[in-house]
Amino acid sequence: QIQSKLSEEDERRLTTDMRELYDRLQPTSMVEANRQKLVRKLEKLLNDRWPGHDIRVHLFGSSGNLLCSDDSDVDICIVTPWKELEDKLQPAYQRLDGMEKVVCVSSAKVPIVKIWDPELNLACDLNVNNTLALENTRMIKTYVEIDDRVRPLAMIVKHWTRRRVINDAAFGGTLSSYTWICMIIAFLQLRQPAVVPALHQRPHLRLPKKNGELAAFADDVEKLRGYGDKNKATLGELLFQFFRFYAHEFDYSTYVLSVRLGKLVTKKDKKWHLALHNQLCIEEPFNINRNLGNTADDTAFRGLQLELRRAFDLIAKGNLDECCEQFVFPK
Ligand code: 3AT
Ligand code: MG
Repeated sequence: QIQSKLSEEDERRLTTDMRELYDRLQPTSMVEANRQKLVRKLEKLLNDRWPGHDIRVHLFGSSGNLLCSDDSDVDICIVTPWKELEDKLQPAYQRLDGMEKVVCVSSAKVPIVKIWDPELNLACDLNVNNTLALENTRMIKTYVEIDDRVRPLAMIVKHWTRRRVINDAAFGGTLSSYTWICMIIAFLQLRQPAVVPALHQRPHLRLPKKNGELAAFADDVEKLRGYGDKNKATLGELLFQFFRFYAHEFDYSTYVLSVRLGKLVTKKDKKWHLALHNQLCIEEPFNINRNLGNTADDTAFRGLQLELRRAFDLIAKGNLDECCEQFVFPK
């Protein structure tokens, strides 16, 4: 029999411990300021080097979705109408003054360059013209702003994934932070009553943009706030339910998580039942043919399940500290 509720005492302690941990995870203003400095510095470097191409530098990922802590990397998107910069990527950055450790990851879904700024002590991933990532960042930010419980819950789950070393899609074969965040949103959409809506299903709540384009999702936060008020769950209860859902309830073999629809669909319906690495299926909300879960192979998937069950067992006893204990690789 799987525990279905926290005791009142555990629930209260867990919620308090989560608030304290959340406070500690807040990014410090110095690191925030350095991120902004890096943006301006890169913008200047790039435009001095290639004048007249209207090169703009934007932050995305956790630097733009309100889920950043000090140890987050800096995700940077360079936007320019000058397409050739896309090909110049790697050789160009090797010659950027004062930047170090340039690696080009061309096997990534979108080619990126990793650089290190020793002066500001920041590691960052750069891409050119991947504007989709700017939009999915804005979507995450909107979900975070709808209900005050989303931010602490997501920051704590992200913290847990870092401590347990299950947040590296590129090298660890597990899941990216972005994938974890989509799993948190899907979970919140499936609560009864739901804590957040499916933004892609509410196009009437879109705000007009300056350039006349329409967003693919509702982004009028003023009108969306309060959506989850009927759900009275505390932070402790939500964390408990999150781990219960992914450790024991969700039927991984049959279903696909869809943030775009805010509900489950079957693998058969999507014709994903025969795909490779399809144990964990999560639609990318903007490109529903992409499975965000396919970075985890069979072994990684089993490892993730063990971690989720371990976390559930500890959270069921109200033990947040041990749940987030640093994983150490056995010698
Ligand atoms: P960290 O604080 O860095 O751990 P993050 O929110 O910055 O969390 P990532 O670094 O994993 O998340 O990813 C940065 C952004 O890149 C988030 C999203 O806009 C984009 N992104 C990452 N993975 C994918 C993907 N599989 N498909 C589309 N966009 C993605
Ligand atoms: Mg990041």
